[in-house]
Amino acid sequence: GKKAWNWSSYLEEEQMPAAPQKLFRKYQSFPQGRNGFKVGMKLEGVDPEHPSRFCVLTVAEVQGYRMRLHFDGYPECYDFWANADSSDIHPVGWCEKTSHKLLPPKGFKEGEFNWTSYLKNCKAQAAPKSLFKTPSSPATPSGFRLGMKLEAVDKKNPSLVCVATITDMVENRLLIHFDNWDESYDYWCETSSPYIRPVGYCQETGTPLTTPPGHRDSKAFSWEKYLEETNSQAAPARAFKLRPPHGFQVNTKLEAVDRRNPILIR
Ligand code: MLY
Repeated sequence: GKKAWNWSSYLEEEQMPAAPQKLFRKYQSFPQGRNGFKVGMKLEGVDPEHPSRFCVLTVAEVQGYRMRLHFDGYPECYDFWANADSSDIHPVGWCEKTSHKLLPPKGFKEGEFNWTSYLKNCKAQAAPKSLFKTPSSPATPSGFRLGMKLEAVDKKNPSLVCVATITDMVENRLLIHFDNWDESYDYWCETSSPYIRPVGYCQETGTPLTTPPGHRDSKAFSWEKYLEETNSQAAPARAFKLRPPHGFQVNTKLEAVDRRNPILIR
C-alpha cells in the first residue's frame, strides 16, 4: 500500500532543506505563537467585505497566531481569518466608547442590542482587553479630519485614481470611501499610504481622475466647485507623506513578479 506522507522523507526526496527555525518570529512558531483568544470569545471587528461596518464577532477557531472569526447570527460562509494583532478587531464596548455604530447580530433590531445581556444570554465571555493590540504610539494629530476629500487609488481597480472622502478614522488609520460609490470599495489605510494623494495631484501629474458617477460634467470636473457644492474641505497637502520623485519613466523596462502567477518573473 501507500506509505504515509511525512516531512523528513519528503525533504530527503526533494533534496531540499526545511526553512530554518531561526528565520521565524516567535509568534509564528508553536507553542509560543499561540494567541490568547479562545473559541467562543466575543469581540467587535471590521467586516472585511464592508470595511465601514463594525460587527459582533465570535472566535470560531484558533490556529497559532491566527483565528477564524464568525459573524453572530450569520452563516459560516462569511467567516474570515485574522491575526491576533489585527488592527481591525476590538474588545467588547469599543464601538460605544469610540462612537462607532455596532452592527448587532442577525435578528436584533438596531438599538435593541446590549452587550451585557447578550453575553449573559449566550453564556459567553468577552475576549479580554489585554489580548488586543494596543497602538504602539499614541495617535499623533495627522492633519487629516473626518469628511476631508482627497484623491485615492481604487484598490479593486488599481488603474483608477478617484475622488474620495475620509469617512472614518481609528488611531492613525483612515477609512477611504469613494464618492457616490457603495461601501464595498472602501478600505482602511495608514496616513502614510501611497494609495492616497492630495486634491490636485492628478491634474498636476497629468493622471486621469475618476470623478463621482452621476456628477454632472465629469469632463469639466473642478475640485474647487466640487468642494463648494459638497460643502467640504480638501485634506491639506502637508498631511500626506509625499515621497520624493522615484525616477521611473514611462516605458522604463524592469523585472517584476506576476502576482497571479508568482513563480514567474517576467
Ligand atoms: N467596472 C467597475 C468599476 C468600478 C469602479 C469603482 N471605483 C471608482 C470606486 C464598475 O463599473 O462597477
